[in-house]
Amino acid sequence: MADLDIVEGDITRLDIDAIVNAANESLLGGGGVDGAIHRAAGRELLAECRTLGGCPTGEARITKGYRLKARHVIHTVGPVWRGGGAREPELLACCYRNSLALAQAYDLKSIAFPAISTGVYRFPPHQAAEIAVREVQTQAAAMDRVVFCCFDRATADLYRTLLARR
Ligand code: AR6
Repeated sequence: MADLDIVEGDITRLDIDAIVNAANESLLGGGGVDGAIHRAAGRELLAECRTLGGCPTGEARITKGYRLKARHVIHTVGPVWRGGGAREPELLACCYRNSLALAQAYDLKSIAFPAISTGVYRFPPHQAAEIAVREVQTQAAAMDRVVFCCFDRATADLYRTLLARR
């Protein structure tokens, strides 16, 4: 089983095999963590993303990391929260599962996730963290290290509480 770590701060700074991007279906950039990753990686990332032809919600795609310390970016598209009755929990779980499957297919050993869908897409942070921890605990058998990268203290505290319960 992988080591599970919580890091508070900017995911673009991490020296790790892959960082996960909370993208949108176009894969052509946006705000939040997506904007930060594209700014830090440089224009070459956008050029590679243009070749991918987008990504449906719940799926994942991999690119190089370009100017990032991270060797790869795994782009996944979280669900927009619409009240919980539109398969949002299942789709968010798919984001974690498909990102981990892609990382393991590329033989990557370490990966960092942001709190997918909990920003502009308004997924309730506690429920999102429960899904993230559950999927990582069951789907990361071939990884050495999985990081939950939290942009603020409140998010990090959610993960601390959940991991302490293990
Ligand atoms: N490092 C780590 N986490 C971050 C960073 C960062 N540099 N910046 C923000 N976060 P969001 P979503 C946290 O809105 O809800 C984009 O426009 C943030 O505090 O980035 O999945 C895309 O193009 C929050 O906890 O992603 C899509 O259109 C988490 O990352 C849309 O937003 C996710 O917030 C995706 O929305």
